[in-house]
Amino acid sequence: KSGKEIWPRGDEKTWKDNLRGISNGTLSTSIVNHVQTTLARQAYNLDDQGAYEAVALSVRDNLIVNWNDTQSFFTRKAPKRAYYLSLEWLMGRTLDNALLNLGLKEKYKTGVDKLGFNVENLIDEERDAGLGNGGLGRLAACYLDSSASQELPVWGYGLRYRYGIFQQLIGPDGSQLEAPDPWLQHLNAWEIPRFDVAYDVRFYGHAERVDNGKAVWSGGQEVVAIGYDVPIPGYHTRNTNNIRLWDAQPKRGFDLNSFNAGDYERAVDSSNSASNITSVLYPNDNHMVGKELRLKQQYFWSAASLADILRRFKNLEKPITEFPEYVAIQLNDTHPTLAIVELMRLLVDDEDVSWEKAWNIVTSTFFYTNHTVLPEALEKWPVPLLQHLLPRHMQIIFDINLFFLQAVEKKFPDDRDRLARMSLIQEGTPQYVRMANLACIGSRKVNGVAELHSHLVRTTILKDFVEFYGPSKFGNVTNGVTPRRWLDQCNPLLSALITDTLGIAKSKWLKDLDLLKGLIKHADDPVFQEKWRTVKQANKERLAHFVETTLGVKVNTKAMFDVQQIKRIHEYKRQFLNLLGVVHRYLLLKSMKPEDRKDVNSRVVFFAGKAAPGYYMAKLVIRLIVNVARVINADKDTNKYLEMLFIPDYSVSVAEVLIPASDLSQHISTAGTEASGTSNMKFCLNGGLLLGTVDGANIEIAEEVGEENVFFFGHLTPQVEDVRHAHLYHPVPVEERSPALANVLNEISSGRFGPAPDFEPLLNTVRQHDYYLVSDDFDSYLAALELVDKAYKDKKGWVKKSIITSAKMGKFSSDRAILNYAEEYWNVEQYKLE
Ligand code: B1N
Repeated sequence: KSGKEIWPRGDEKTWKDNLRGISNGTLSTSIVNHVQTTLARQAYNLDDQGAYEAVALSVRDNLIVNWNDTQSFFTRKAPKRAYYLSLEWLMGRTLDNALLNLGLKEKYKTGVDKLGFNVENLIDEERDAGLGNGGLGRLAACYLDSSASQELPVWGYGLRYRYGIFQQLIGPDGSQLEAPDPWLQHLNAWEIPRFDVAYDVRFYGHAERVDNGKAVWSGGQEVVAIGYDVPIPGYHTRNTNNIRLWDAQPKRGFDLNSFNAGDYERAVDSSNSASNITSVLYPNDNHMVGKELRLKQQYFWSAASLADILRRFKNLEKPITEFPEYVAIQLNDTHPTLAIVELMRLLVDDEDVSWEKAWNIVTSTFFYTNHTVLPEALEKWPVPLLQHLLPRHMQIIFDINLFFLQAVEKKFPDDRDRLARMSLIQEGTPQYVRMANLACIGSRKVNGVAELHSHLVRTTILKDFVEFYGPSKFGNVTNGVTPRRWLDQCNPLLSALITDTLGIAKSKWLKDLDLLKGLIKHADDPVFQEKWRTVKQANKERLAHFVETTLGVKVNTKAMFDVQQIKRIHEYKRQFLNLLGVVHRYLLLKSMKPEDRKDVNSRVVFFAGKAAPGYYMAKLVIRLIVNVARVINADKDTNKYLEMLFIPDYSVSVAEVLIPASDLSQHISTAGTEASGTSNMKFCLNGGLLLGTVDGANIEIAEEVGEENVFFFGHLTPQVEDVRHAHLYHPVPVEERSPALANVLNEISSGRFGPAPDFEPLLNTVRQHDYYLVSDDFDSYLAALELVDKAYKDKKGWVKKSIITSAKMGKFSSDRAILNYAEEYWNVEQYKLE
């Protein structure tokens, strides 16, 4: 099996000799050329932003050479490829990452220096690409880094939002304010527009059934999808993968009728609505919002991606039945589930494939990853909305459902409840389409993102499906993070110390993270311990500097840095529990005699994270955090021992400063609610100890690093439902459940930390139903914090725990995870570009 090699026209040698010219030319020439010609700027009038742009363009040239070679290599080899469909790509910055992956950092440092600039300053000029909300979007970014590094033929598909995740500001009363993020206002060197990669995508109109199950869909609105390619360099390899992001543009000549009627305004209006589709990322994490525009985004992206995938497959000139031998499509949660329906439509209506054959192709091609079992996050779309927007797809969904329910009925006769539970349609007015059910039956395999989570998927939301299909369709792939960005790039000092100590090349252990185990034998060595501690201290100073320059606050770097809850603000993640714990500590300090305070372990507690703009309780949590911080930090009695900070506008770049500086991090979701978590992995990899609940990937981290090195607390998953039930049917006042907590709540109610009436609704969530078990876990949380204090007093013991934690984090490299997908799911092999 081999694809087509497309040779350039003209003299082959002339082409080949010159093609490599870019990467061989001198660096300064390349940068200066970009200043002068691409940017049309004057050398003597160049600021850091301009210099950054020129450097980025020069690095981009290198990426493009590798990108081109990789693509023609894959075209020639024609391997099976995998496509990762994700509505979110939380890339962060690219320049530093590209330099490190290409191995060009030193070269550019010198080159930029010669031109009178400092490479680290230029790196800081870049704006984050914030095309995601949180863990799900960042995971996608880590997976593309790993697939390129592991030389796997994987492409990503997403949307090119003109506005990424909003910028978070804190208002005078401590509330979150949201400002738009026009990240494309400056030149974006990391994308290549492909105006020739364009597909028409239809919405609305009508679908008419014709013969043998086919239909014709016509009319409505047509929008054009234009591809923008983002090259993803592998680490220490020339393999360069791609993320293709779609931009929505009006179709030229659309609505000629309006023009004929002289209604220019209406024609312009329709063009506005076309580009609206890719204007903004929906800022919700783990919460479904049933907006028509969001559904349009999902279909627009699914349809364009599938058209592109199908076109590439057709270039191979293979029979359509072999599609699954060349293509695997991974659905990142249910957001791209319409791709399943779209492929049915393309095969049946356009390619003349029978329904049965088409369904076989589809169900051999798709794979579905579930990322949440929270009921409010599970996607379901009203049937009338789908019918209106995508009439043909609604027909296909009804047909899939009919055949599916017949099969269920056959296997489990006379079980109407089961049919109702498994149906793609939830009955009611209106009816809804259940996207998780559709993703499950349309896929070859389904997986969760950590052992506990995958178990919950099998035993709760997809239980009936496991009984129907058998267990082999349902697996687990525990998440991972890329050690390139989340260790080498964000923590260069630790990376250098590790390389030094292991005595092997950095390029080796960064690609085989289990090699970190080699550090274990140094864990007791006082000299190594001191070096380890010095690195942590330097990272704390770096964070303190960042805090001082951005917030104007000086922090005590001798204190323990308790970097907690830097993630989306959500009730299930329980930032509130954390805050209540801090208030408790403050009250305790206040009640102590001054001379007794001297024995207390000093702490600086960091919070950061965005709340969805419409999430009232989450925003109230932020406001209370900021208000409590103001009181605590201003208190001269205690602020030597306890400080608290809320870092606004949390982002990938801010995380890169916070994570390496943490002594302790907290991951304290109610058991059974956090599917995996990935920041827990990043902290532990950087030697921060974990305080957490028995939830998500915390469990597997403890398995790896040893339970003696983590601090666990709280109720376990199987108990949670019973406790909730008891809250409802046998309520016990919070004073009895936890006197310590009742005291904290009362102090907040007294107005000591700001406008008490405003915070009452938040306090009542705990006093009343307490759905997330804050009161039930509070005392055991305090006990765990005490253990932390005790452990931290033993400086040597603590450093040893830190070293061992890092050393045993090899499992959580996203390289392991992506290889797991490649081998056990997609059946895709590694192809190294020489
Ligand atoms: O996905 C991450 C996990 O590590 C986290 O535990 C999990 O909470 C997160 C709808 C989501 N699950 N679901 C979402 C995001 C946006 C949206 O519109 C749902 N995010 C997660 C990676 O597996």
